[in-house]
Amino acid sequence: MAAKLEEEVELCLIMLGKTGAGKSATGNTILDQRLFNESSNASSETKVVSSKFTRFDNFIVKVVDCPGLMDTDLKSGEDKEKAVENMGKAIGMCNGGVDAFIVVTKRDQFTAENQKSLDALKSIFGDKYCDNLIVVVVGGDTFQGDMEYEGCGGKDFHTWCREQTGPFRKLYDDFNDRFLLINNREKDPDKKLKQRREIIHMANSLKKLNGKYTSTYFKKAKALQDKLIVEENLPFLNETIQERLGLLTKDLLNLKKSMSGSDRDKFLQKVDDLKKEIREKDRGTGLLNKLMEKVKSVESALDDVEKTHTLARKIEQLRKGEAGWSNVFKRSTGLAVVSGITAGAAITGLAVAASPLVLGAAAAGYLISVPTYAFNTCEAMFSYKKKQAISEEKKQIQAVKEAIESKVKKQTG
Ligand SMILES: Nc1nc2c(ncn2[C@@H]2O[C@H](COP(=O)(O)OP(=O)(O)OP(=O)(O)O)[C@@H](O)[C@H]2O)c(=O)[nH]1
Ligand SMILES: [Mg+2]
Repeated sequence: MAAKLEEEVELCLIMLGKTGAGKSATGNTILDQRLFNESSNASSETKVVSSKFTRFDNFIVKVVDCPGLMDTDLKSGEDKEKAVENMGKAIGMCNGGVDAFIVVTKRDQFTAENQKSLDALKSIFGDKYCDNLIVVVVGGDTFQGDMEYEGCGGKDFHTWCREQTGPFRKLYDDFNDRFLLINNREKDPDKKLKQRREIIHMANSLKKLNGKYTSTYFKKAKALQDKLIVEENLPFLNETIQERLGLLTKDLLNLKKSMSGSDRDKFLQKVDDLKKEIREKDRGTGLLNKLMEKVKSVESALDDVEKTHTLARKIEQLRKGEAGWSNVFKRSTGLAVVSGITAGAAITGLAVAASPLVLGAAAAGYLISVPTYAFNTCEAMFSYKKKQAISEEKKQIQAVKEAIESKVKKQTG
């Protein structure tokens, strides 16, 4: 009877770690072929996410190699965004899900910075990724030589790990049952086979124990990914948005001097553009809320500027009105005075003719004083009221001006 063929098991492994850690070299060890380019210097070698596969025991193993975190070619502020994009691609290459994330590090190079990268990975993938994590420490070829040099030849790798302190020790405490020392320059075929088997079987055990990491977990981590990206970009965003706010404030001050409809529209368009950009860059994290508030307060200052213009117009009208009314008033009161005097003279003449001289003079004096008194009183009242109105408007303008100036100070200060 023919022997029953063992069913093939598909495994998907993603290589992670800092630039130059040995991800591609470890991937090649798993594949048992040099299919990924390895770097020969300190700069980043792997630029794009790519995958290769191999058959080993009863497994079909897909290895996904990724660019390193803290890529030497990336500008600050781009690193996390690029990392999220790359990790999304890597997850996309593991159709059925990820069986193991292989975090690669050099033995004596796991620093606080590396720890930060691992924390960033936790934000990118969410907590679930720890369930499927294997730590590969490369440089197995120099381990025994180093131990002998330090006078403790024959020391076992795990004993050495327990003697470490700092971030490396913390990592070991968290994942000690998934810590492997690998020599990517191994020549001995048996040893090569043994370390390949170790990594692949450990990945299979994790899958059996904790299940696969699927793209659903990656989607669930979206809020954490956004926060990571915005936090990294915050200093840069603060600087550029503050600069744009400064320009808007300048526009506002120009509008204060003179405002046309098109200037006003241009200003509002710029405000809208900036608000839209802040909303996009904020990614719903709320981390840019303070900047958004500043833009809104510059926007609301436009109302105040418009108020000043309206008030200034009113004053102008008042002044014009005052002059106009004053002229009409003067003309009509002048007419009244002249007719009053004429009438008075006529009456006086009649009185003089008809009565004694003294009575005529008194009547003339009285008749002349009436329109003169009316003119003076009306003019005084008119000027007083207009002055009062103007000074009230001036006070309002002053208050609005001070409010704008204090707002502008706050925004630019
Ligand atoms: N001696 C020794 N060197 C190793 C070992 N593993 C990796 N290296 C070397 O470390 C360097 C970096 O390895 P890579 O695999 O290119 O590193 P990487 O993480 O893929 O780097 P990037 O693609 O730039 O992110 C190369 O020169 C490797 O040959 C190891 O086990 N022993
Ligand atoms: Mg590489």
